[in-house]
Amino acid sequence: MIPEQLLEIVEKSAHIGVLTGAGISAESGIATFRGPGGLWSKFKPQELANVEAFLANPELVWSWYQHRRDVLADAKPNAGHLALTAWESLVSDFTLITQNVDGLHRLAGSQRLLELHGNIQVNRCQRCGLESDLRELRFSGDVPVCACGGWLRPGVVWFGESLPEREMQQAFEAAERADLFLTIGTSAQVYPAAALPELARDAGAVVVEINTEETSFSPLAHFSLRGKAGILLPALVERIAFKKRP
Ligand code: BJW
Ligand code: ZN
Repeated sequence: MIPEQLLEIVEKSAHIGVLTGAGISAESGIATFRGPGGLWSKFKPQELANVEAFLANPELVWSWYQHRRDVLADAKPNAGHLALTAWESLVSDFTLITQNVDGLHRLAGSQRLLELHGNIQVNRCQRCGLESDLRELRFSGDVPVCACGGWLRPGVVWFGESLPEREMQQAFEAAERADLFLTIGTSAQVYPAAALPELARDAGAVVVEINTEETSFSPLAHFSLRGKAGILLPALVERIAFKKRP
């Protein structure tokens, strides 16, 4: 299932960069964005994931995020998340870059983690920018309000908004110094995150895609593995763990 040549590269690689997307959390019961049954098969992105939509209809946007928080409350990291945590413990330079806002990588124990699109559990004031982790805050019809009077919103990055500068800088650096870069469970359509695998490739990394479907990035990957992250990642990491055993 995994080419021997790739396993040999994996064993030798000391600088690892990983980009994950919604697909890695699919096996934890979290809907992806663009696939069949994805979050946006029911809602159009432009209706929900931008600030204009929020200002025009905050109740609709909040009810979508509250629904996702409710689903997340019962979700657990899966074998794919856990395999990445194990991999991190086996190499000294390992950077996990995620577009996901679900917090499941952190829950799985990943340390060197860059959350490019924020975290759905955080609330941020649309007016003063103050952030708070108010998990007990539950949207039930009235838009929650900050002490300054501004509307609270989920602490995520919407279309047209800037990604966190420090995290983005670190993500670019990790892609540039990687000798092995994996892109896992992402349709590679949303920028600037989608530029990272190509940047890594141009800087000399071997780039591996893990996805159940072909994506626009598949032809550019050195290895494109077709299958579930929760199956392929443990198989990959088990082999490294075995080789590194004294
Ligand atoms: C499995 C699996 C299993 C399933 N195992 N695999 C350059 C070029 C063109 C456009 C732009 C550009 N630069 C910027 C833009 C504009 C825009 C953009 O990219 N638009 C494109 C859509 C064209 N980008 C932005 O606006 C970004 N900001 C920015 O660039 O700021 C600077 C700026 C400001 C102002 C003007 C101009 C520039 C911000 C982007 C923010 C994206 N936010 C979202 C919502 C976050 C909050 C929330 O969660 O609600 O982030 S959009 C949504 O897409 C979410 C995701 O993180 C992101 C990526 O989706 P992902 O993870 O790839 O999911 P899917 O569903 O698409 O794919 C899942 C994959 O998994 C599939 O391939 C499956 O096959 C696979 N799969 N099961 C393995 N078990
Ligand atoms: Zn405020």
